[in-house]
This record gives sequence, structure tokens and C-alpha cells, in this order.
Amino acid sequence: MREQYDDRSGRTGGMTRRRVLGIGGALGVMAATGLSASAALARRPSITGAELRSAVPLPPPFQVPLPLPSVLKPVSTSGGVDRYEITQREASAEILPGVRTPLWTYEGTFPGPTIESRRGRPVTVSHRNELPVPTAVHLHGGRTPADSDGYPTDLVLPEGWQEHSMHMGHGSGHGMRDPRAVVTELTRDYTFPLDQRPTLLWYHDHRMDFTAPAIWRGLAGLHIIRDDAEDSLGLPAGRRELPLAIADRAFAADGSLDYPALDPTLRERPGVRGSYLAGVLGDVILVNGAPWPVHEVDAARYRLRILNASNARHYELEAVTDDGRRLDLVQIGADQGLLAAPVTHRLLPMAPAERYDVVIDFSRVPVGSRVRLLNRLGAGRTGEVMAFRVARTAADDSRIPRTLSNDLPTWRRADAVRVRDFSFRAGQMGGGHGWLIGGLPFDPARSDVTVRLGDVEVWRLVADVHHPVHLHLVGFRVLSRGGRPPLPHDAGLKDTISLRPGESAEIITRFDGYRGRYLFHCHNAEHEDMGMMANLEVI
Ligand SMILES: [Cu+2]
Repeated sequence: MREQYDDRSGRTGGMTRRRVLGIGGALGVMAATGLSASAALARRPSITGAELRSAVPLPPPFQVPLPLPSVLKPVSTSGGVDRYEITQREASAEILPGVRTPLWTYEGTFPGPTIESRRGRPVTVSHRNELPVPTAVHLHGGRTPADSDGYPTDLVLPEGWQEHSMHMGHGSGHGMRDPRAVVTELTRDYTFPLDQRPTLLWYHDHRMDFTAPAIWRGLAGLHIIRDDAEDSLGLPAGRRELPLAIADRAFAADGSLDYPALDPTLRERPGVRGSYLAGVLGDVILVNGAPWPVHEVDAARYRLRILNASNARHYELEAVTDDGRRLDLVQIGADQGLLAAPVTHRLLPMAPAERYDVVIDFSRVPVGSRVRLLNRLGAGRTGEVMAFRVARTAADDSRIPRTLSNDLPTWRRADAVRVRDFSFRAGQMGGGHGWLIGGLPFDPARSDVTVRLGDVEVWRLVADVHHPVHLHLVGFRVLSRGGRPPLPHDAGLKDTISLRPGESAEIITRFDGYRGRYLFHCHNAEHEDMGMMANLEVI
């Protein structure tokens, strides 16, 4: 059903061929990490995935100015609802200087336009699909009614999409085998109540079996929620608040984004070539769609709202001055909004889909010098992310309050009515390689987890390689990691937890918000497309 290989020969050749392919998949994973599975557990490789090499010359670092995604204007604000329109369409952009790169975009740009919203004020986004394939939009981190959550089979079909053209596909046909799928043609309105803590969310494609290549081609954008309480804290604001969406990509000789898709049209056959089963990594680090950019700053505090929008790449960020000093990264917020109190990091690990809200103080950096944001998990060019050039001294009346928020949930273990266990591991899927939760690949028609609205539960998660685990609908707290207290960067309210090779963790949450069909899944986007999702039904 969901083979990741072309198994037409396997179908006639029986199990032998399939087994060979399955082993090939497992070897691919090990080749990608460079370690055997047991060694992976012992040595914790820094990377899960395999890197593509660009076939075009790459620009020197810290030359291209940092773009700031445009803020989308509502087409209407009447009736207490902000209404937006986004067209999903093909476009091209000059990402590398002098090179045109075709993209799939929201409104013609990568990242797409940013939506700015206020807590509790509903937003409706009308998406129009002018791309050559079906899409589904998910607002990551949104507390969203199920019918607007972008369930992977709730497709928006492009004009003239012939369902029979999908019948040979392994995955697209899921839409037809999912009796609950709500498929629309050309447009769909997504409504977000945004009755949730202010934070940085992001919207991206979530189409069944093809999420990873669709995000890679450009279908991602930012969505910020604010409220009066946060505004009154005195944090750096205005042009001293920078959204930074970090994503790696690779470029083919013709300037297009390279991606090892089995079906480059992304119409029928999902999956990637064998050596990339563990995840696709690029050799170019983009921030807001620009390669290793530079941004001119005042010698003052800045608020950096950082998103790891990469498919599979993890980062460990540090900020280093030209004279080798490491600047503190003062974390003020997590995926789901402000921490109770700031947490200071020298090194900040970031898994795919995680957001960290960080204040960095440039006031003691000499004017004219730089601060480089480096990635300690990278090698060579992927060890660099971007730079800040301190241009001038300036007054700064911003501050970092010692108390940032007092509304974080305080669920205790004793509040939980249930404890569940989930393993996130490689395994067999339809005779090929897959990524499984609890030993099973995703099936939209299967019921996996049913929770009661309002219940508190503890989930115990365990991983073989890196798996950033994401729950839709709810935020959670991290209770423990590997049987020990959470790490400093686990603070606050999360919606994605980075499990490292061989690691276990416990999370606690209350299933609040809305009833309906949701998901939890790995946010290594290649893993997600290869089975590592499960249904979460709230009743
Ligand atoms: Cu994973």
C-alpha cells in the first residue's frame, strides 16, 4: 500500500525481493548516520539523515541581507474576524545570488507571508490551490478545530485534478480510502480561533505522503499571536524583534531545489531514494529564505523568534563574537509561548519544528564587528547560520522581566488518568522501509489513540534515532528525559519534543480545546511521510 520503493518487480518476485529492499532501507539508515543501530544508541550521532550536495557554486557567508517576510494584510476585518486570502502557486526566487530557483509558494514567496494576530481574535484564511498537486494546510501549534487542522487527507484539489490519475499511487489514494476525509476543490477556508497563549506558530503543507517535499519546495510561512500582557513586558520589539526561520536546502545544477523524490512530480509515488530514508539534509543554510544572511543591528537587545523549519536537520546554536566570545542566548519562550522565567543558554539545540524565543544582547559588542550564529552540529558550511553586524550604538529601554508569565499549566503526575507508551522506531511498511509508532505505520482509517476532552494524560515516548515528536491541538510539559529531570531547553509549554537516539521522555498534557480527529507524529518530515504518524481522536 505504501511501499517507498518501486516494488513492481517485488510484486511478481515475491518476498525475496521485498526483503532485500527492506534490508537496503535499514542499511540506508545506518549509512546515513554512519553507525550501526547499537552504536547509534551508545554514541548519539548528531545527525539523522543524509546530506545532498548542491551542484551550483555557493555564495560566501554573511553577504546576503536577511529578508523579513512581509506581513499579510487582511482582506476584511469585519465581524470580529480577520479574513485573509492566500494563493498557493508556483513562483521563482533568487535565493542564491544570480540563480533563479522555482518554488511552490504561499503568495509567491518563501517563506510565505507572515500572519500577525491577536489572542482570541479569530482568523480565517482562504487558501486557493493553483499548484499542480493537492494540498492541505496545517497551522503548527494552533489550537484549532479539527475541520481546519489540515488533516492529511482533507485535501484541497487543484482545478482539473483527476482522481483516477491517483489510482496507481501508493499514498494519494488514501484520501479515497479515508471515509472521513473532507476534500474540497480549488479553495478551502481554514478558521483559527487563536484562543491560546501568544507565540510563534508556522503554517505548512501537510498533504498525505508528500509533506516533506512540499515543505522543501517552499510551502511554509509564519504566524504570530500576540496579546496585551506580552506587549506590556517591555521585551525588545518593533525592528528589534526578528523572526528567523532556519531551513537547509540543496540546489541542482539548473538552480532548482534538489530533492531525492522517487516521483519528482509529487503526484503519485511518495518517498525518497534509499540513502535518504532517514531524512533529507541540504548543504545550504537558509534563514528566512536567504543563504547564510547578515543583518545590521543596533548595539542593543534583540528578540529572536527562531523556528527550525528544516525537514530533518537539527541545530545547536551559539552566538560568537569576532573576538571569540560566546553571547548568552536568553530563552524567554518555547513552542507554546512565554516561559515562567528566563533560561540562559550558551548552546541551544533545535529539532525540526521547534521554536525558541530568545533575547540576545549586542550592547557590549564593538560597533563595526560581527556576531555569528553558528551551528555546532554542522560541519563546514552547515556549521554557519547567519551573522549580525553591529552598526551603531543606540538607546535601549527594553528589559527581560524576571517573571515572564504566570499562566503556565501545572499538571502533576497525579492528575493523569492514563499513562500511554509509544515507541518511535524504524520498521517494515508494506514490504519496504518505514518509520513506525508503536510498531505501526500511519493509516488514516485506523483508530490509534482516543482521549476524552479534558483528561490529563502522561505519555512515555522512546526513540531509536532522532525523532522530534509533535502533538496537534495541545501543548505539553516535559516531565522527564531518560528517567532524569528535563533539560534546560525543555522548559515551558512545548508542542514538539526532540527525542535523541535511544532516548525516552515523559510528557504530560490536558486534551483541551476541541473534539475531533487530530494527529501526533514525528516532525522529521521524511519520517512523517514514511508512516510515522498516528491518529489522536478527542471525544
Ligand atoms: Cu522521526
